Amino acid sequence: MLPDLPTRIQECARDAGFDLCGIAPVRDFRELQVFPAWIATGKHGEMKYMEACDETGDLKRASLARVAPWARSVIVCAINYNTRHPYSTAQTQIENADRGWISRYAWSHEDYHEAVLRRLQQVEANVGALLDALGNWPLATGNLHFRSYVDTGPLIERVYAKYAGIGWIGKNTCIINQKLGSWLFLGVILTSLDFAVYQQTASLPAPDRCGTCTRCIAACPTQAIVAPGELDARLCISYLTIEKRGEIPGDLRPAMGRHVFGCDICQDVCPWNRKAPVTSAPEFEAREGLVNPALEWLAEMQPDEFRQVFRGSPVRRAKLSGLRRNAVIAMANSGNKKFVPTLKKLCEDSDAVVAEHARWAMATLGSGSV
Ligand code: B12
Ligand code: SF4
Ligand code: SF4
Repeated sequence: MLPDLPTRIQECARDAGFDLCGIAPVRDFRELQVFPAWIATGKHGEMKYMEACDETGDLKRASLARVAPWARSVIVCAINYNTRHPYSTAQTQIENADRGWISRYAWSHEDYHEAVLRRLQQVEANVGALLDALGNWPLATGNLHFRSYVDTGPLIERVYAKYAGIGWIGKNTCIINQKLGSWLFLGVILTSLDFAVYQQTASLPAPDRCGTCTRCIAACPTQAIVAPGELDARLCISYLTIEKRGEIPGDLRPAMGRHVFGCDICQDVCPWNRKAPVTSAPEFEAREGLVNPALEWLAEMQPDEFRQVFRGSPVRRAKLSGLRRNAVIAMANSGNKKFVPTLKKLCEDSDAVVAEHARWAMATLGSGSV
């Protein structure tokens, strides 16, 4: 008799350092049907890569079956990145009202893309060795194939995570696990292994445990959660601080608070994160100076220092210009006039975007005109 392969694969994932692992079949799940309308209504903002289509003109991310016809299953792995530091919504943060907030996921020593991909490749190797040891590959379609992705694959990882039993998709759109909460990075391995014959495969979706709670929707400062489970990325502070280049629309700036990279609010307020355990992965420990960073430091940062401080960090994604722009907005939102001398200098900055935001910040602090 064949061994319980899904369970053995979960062991391979645990051996590689993942906290959770499940397997979903490749299907056009009903959640994917909302994706074309999400794109058509422009909710992805300037994230053009999400519009990628296959040769028939269909959105790649909406149908993995068409883009990777060889793939039969998706092995979804998740790793906890939570650390002991307080949440951005905690009382203690009031004392830090003149400092910035970098999102919890970006404090790490190593960019999560690399940390997770490295582990996925280890899972691939472990599973390969396991199948070799078994002496046959009874479930493979043609040649045995694996392909690992963190973020960049032609699929919406959270939908596959749901059907792999990792967690449910919360009203804040995040995957939440009943025991671990939502401070989870996801990684996926597309494979030609077909587990349909295994009854034990976690092909059933994880049950939704949001119930009547709506805390995340109420707490979102920009009303970016436009319906339960539906995000308008153009309004999301995470998008504005990380992905959006150039000017931030003036009406959104006040609600961005002191966020300089990403946003955790809709997860900080989630009851399922109240007792979220802390990660055991050393690379997700916070780097010195990134929890509640000093705003002047970021706003005046020079290219050399940016490269040095954020080497191997997800923060590089915002680029120096974006990070400085965000720090300037946060200075205005702090309401603290101690930033006026710095802002005055920045009004003349050679980066036109930083200079424009600095003029706005001066006006907001009542020390200049827009
Ligand atoms: C683009 C992107 C973003 C964008 C857009 C986010 C978004 N919600 O779409 C921005 C920059 C805003 C962003 C922010 C964040 N992201 Co992001 N992001 C991605 C990325 C690369 C693609 C996501 C995507 O395809 N979105 C498309 C939309 C349509 O999908 P969706 O929002 O997930 O919606 C699905 C369901 O909610 C459901 N659904 C939606 N509406 C409805 C309505 C009905 C009626 C039904 C039935 C279903 C349904 O179906 C949708 C799919 O069609 C993924 C990695 C990947 N390849 O999947 C990481 C990913 C989702 N991000 C992640 C993280 C950690 C974050 C942040 C926490 C980072 C931060 N602290 O700032 C925030 C969280 C903000 C939030 N509340 O989502 C993690 C999520 C882990 C988790 N536990 O869920 C991922 C999986 C990366 C990873 N590899 O770990 N992200
Ligand atoms: S990450 Fe922040 S801005 Fe985006 S939906 Fe959550 S609370 Fe709103
Ligand atoms: S805050 Fe409430 S509604 Fe939002 S994701 Fe958490 S449990 Fe669900």
